[in-house]
Amino acid sequence: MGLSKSSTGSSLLTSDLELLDNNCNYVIALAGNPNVGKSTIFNNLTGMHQHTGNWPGKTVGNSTGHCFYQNADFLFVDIPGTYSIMSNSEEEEIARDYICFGHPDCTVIVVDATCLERNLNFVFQTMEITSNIVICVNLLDEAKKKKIHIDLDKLSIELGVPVVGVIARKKKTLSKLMDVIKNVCSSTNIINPKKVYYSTVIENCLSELENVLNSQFELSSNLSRWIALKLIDGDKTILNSIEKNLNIELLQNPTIQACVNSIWDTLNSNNIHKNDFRDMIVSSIMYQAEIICKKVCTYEDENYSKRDRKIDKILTSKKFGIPIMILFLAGIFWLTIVGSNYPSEILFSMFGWFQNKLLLFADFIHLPAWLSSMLISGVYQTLTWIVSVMLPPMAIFFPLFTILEDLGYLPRIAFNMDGFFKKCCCTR
Ligand SMILES: Nc1nc2c(ncn2[C@@H]2O[C@H](COP(=O)(O)OP(=O)(O)OP(=O)(O)O)[C@@H](O)[C@H]2O)c(=O)[nH]1
Ligand SMILES: [Mg+2]
Repeated sequence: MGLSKSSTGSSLLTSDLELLDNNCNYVIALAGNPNVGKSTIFNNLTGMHQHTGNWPGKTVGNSTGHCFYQNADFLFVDIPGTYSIMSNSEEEEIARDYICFGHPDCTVIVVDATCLERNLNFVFQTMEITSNIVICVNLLDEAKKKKIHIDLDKLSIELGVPVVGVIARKKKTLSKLMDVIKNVCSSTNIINPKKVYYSTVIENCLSELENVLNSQFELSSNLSRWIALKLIDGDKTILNSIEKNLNIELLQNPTIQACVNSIWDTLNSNNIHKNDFRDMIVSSIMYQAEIICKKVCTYEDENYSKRDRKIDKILTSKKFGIPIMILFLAGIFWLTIVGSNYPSEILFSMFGWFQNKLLLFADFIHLPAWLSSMLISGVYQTLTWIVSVMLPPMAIFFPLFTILEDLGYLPRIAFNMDGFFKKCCCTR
């Protein structure tokens, strides 16, 4: 078994990555946006075979696996990828419930180095819930290709939590991650993640409600701020989950509800209304993410981000977005339908030629007519017809779609179609 050395000099023995069934020392949650390499890290550390691939939403439930490192047994939990923990989907609820109420000793948030800003939304939301956090900046090889450099030390200072850079596909880069995880789990030093500053009005309301919550229940400061935020937001699914898991009463508690009502009076008088509240929270998070990224990310190709935004403006504009999308998709369908005729014809004639040879052979060995007809004109011919008709379009369509995904065009299509899907009640 191989031995890989980390830059800190400690080692990660691949033979140590055994599956252990006995009780573990530490429980580690692997969370983050979809498609950032959580399962790749999970598989490389635990030796498990979670589904990985270049499309989001592969992991749909929590999976667990053990990793034995420096005489300690770590139970890793691979959580479904999610863009937020505001309970917009079942995956988000699974992720949120595990991070909030699963009591992991450490939550590793995996982020994509090529689009750090978008990933920080999830980081800030998670930092509101728990402090035992390690940020794992993955896909550093891809970032290098795109000439993006991230100052990991600065990022750690800005977020107030440990940050490690890895290339999940290269096992040896994970030993440093294990060192940091072990340090967080075993050290008594308290990590103080930086909080997002909303607005003065919202911050005052949060403190007021936090005081009421703290007078009623014994909660950590992190949790009381987060519950206060959710109470003001009025997100029933989260509040029900909090009540169930923490065994506390929030929605029927008269003191808390009176405080929430008075807070809404204050917010309304400051022109903050129920429909805008969640948008304001998300905007504050995104603003903070933008500021941090400006400080820690440098683009060797200075025009990279500008060019990206210019293309974005055209591809998602009201005027050109839909026509370009129709053109692209029509082009793909045309290529698939027309283009597949040629390989289909070649396959047909190839299989036909071989069928004639098979019939001659059947004749030669005096195979009964009913058997030769069943095997060659039945099984073989049907099978080869299906292959000739189905294989070429699939071989053309899927790679073309993968190219669109890799170019980042599919999320733009999703953005363009969002309004229509909402009107059809297809999104929550
Ligand atoms: N180049 C490169 N590719 C990586 C790296 N880590 C993961 N990948 C690839 O990224 C893709 C997504 O990886 P997954 O591990 O499936 O991502 P995930 O976060 O578990 O995805 P979901 O379960 O859908 O949320 C796969 O094709 C991986 O092979 C890396 O460090 N470098
Ligand atoms: Mg996964």
